[in-house]
Amino acid sequence: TAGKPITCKAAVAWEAGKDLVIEDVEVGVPQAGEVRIKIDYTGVCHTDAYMLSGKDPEGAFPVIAGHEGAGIVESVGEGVTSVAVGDTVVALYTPECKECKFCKSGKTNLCGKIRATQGKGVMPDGTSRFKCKGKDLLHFMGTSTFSQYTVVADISCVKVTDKAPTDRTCLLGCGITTGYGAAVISAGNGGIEEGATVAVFGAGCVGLSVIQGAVARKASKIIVVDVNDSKKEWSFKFGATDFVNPTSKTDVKEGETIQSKLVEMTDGGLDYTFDCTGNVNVMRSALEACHKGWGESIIIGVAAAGQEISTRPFQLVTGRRWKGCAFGGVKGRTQMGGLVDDYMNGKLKVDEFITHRQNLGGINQAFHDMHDGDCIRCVVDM
Ligand code: NAD
Ligand code: AHE
Ligand code: ZN
Repeated sequence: TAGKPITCKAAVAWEAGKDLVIEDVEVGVPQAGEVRIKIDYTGVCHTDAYMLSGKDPEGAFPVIAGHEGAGIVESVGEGVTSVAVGDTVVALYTPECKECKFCKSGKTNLCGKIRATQGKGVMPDGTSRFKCKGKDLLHFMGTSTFSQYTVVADISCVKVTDKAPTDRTCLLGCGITTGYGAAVISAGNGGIEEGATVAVFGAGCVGLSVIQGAVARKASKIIVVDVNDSKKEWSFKFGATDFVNPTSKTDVKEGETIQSKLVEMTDGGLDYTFDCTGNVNVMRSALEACHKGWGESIIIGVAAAGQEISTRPFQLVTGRRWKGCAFGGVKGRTQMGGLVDDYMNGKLKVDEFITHRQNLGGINQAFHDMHDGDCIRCVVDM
């Protein structure tokens, strides 16, 4: 098929707030520096739902969403040397070119090379590789994994061992890596230190992955804050030491706030807190639950267009720190192999996150399940 467009099935979002429609789409030939991937499996992340709802300022339609995918390289464009036909790859919504100011800074995993076109939903040359019913479809996050075949920039995928099952490693494309990396890379100066106290707000795939990272770093206390009581069992299963439901009158008494409760539980506040909800009020609580002088709060959740965070500047004057990270601070092409090895060696939980499975035709159900509260991750068999 190299050199020819491929017609395959994809879940197309024609407009915001509507169910996805399974359509026949034409996937163009990979151009210079591009890779065409046969997506085997994709996860469904909250960020897909967020963009599809119309709340993402960068969201545009019609589009093929999806950014948590793994599969096999079907063909490559001119000049591609980092992957070859037949390689098993994980898609990277945070690419890594290794040459731009960002990549060379040693300070961030964000890569600047294709960010502008990625944000506009097109390939680096400004055009789309997807066509349906005579119209161009937009790409999403440089990956568009809700298509049986997709085209990505070569810097937007990483080769991994073919021994690792893609119905698991697809989840390393976002949720698990994001939370785990936030805990072991982005927090503090190279991750949470042994003995530190940690609070995780929101125990979805991302929050549970933060717990996993905090456990790996031997945190002394890992308090989970979630409005859904069924997340208590999940949190303890991943190694949390405490669970607080901020809406429970027994957990947070009259006159207390979630932040005052946490400060009281930890002799003055936490060393690290993580927002894994995307709710700006939660982000404030997470910051204010930090210990005076050094406590650090890391924003991971994605908030809707127009939402802003606030707190008294005094919170920062008195030494609390507010920061955030994308993809857990993980450099995809450099560090993904290590995460896959950790998974294969039993050091990184991945299977435990998969609560639901669907075929491509059931992808809308995956989005409904996501909002139900007992779905951690749904893996879609493409
Ligand atoms: P999820 O929906 O599975 O989990 C969110 C959890 O937060 C749920 O358990 C929910 O009960 C809980 N929650 C909701 N409101 C709450 C509140 N007020 N207080 C306490 N808990 C509350 O979502 P997820 O897939 O784990 O993603 C979490 C967030 O992270 C989303 O906003 C997502 O868009 C974002 N995200 C960011 C990155 C990144 O790179 N920065 C990557 C992946 C996901
Ligand atoms: N486009 C949105 C923000 C969306 C966002 O923050 N995305 C995260 C990844 S979430 C993965 O599930 C991200 O990588 N951000 C860094 C980047 O460069 O996009 C908006 O508000 O404009
Ligand atoms: Zn995601």
